[in-house]
Amino acid sequence: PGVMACKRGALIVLEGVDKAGKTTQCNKLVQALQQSGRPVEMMRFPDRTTTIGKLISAYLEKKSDLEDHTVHLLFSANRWELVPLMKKKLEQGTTLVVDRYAFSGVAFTSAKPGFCLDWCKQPDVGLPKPDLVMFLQLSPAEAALRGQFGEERYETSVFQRTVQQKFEQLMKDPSVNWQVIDAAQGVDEVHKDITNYSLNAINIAQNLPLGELWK
Ligand code: Z5A
Ligand code: MG
Repeated sequence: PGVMACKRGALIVLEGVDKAGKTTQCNKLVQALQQSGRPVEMMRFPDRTTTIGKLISAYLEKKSDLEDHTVHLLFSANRWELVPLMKKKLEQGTTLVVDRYAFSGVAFTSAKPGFCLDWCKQPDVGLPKPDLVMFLQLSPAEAALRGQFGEERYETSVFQRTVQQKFEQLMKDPSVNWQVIDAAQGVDEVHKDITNYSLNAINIAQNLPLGELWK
């Protein structure tokens, strides 16, 4: 008798501007999927624990300066270094819930003067393609109600508005499965929307091969 092929896990990404609730919702989604008995793990980018991640973290904390192209490539390298692990987990049937991915990479660098969207996308072409990308939509006014900006680089309202526009450009690409979530709702309402889309994506992904991003 043949052995049943193990159904793969889904790659689920949460994106959005500052304070949209990505980390809150990633945690809640992982908890809910765990409680329903599904194998799931959380990941986040940047992953500040690796050697490359430490360079990025120092940059974000303004403890070091890095040239803009250089830091863009480091963010991408930080994703690529985790690809073998991601593929292994997905093949084993584990769903990955990821806090930011290549879309943040492109939106943040292309918000800087002199960078076009296309150049910014190239280093991430071919990454594991998310089965679902949920964009937590929150207006700058609503984000302001969630407290002051922090001390890290990029945490200014002018820059965040440009980032939002870049995300909107990226969301026009129909090759990516985008779902816009109203992040101005209460935590539990947002969670309900996210869980519904995720369960659907997990069901569909299990019978499909993992895709390649922007390829
Ligand atoms: N970056 C880049 O440049 N290139 C790349 O390739 C990548 C990232 C991957 C670090 O990201 C920076 O790196 C980021 C982009 C850049 N720069 N910025 N800005 P990060 O992920 O480490 O940033 P963060 O500070 O952890 O996340 P965040 O965006 O600021 O927040 P969030 O995760 O979206 O939100 P949260 O922490 O879940 O919630 C924020 C607050 O709102 C908190 O007090 C919550 O309790 C509250 N909250 C959450 N949900 C709600 C609802 N529904 N109602 C009311 N209040 C809420
Ligand atoms: Mg966060």
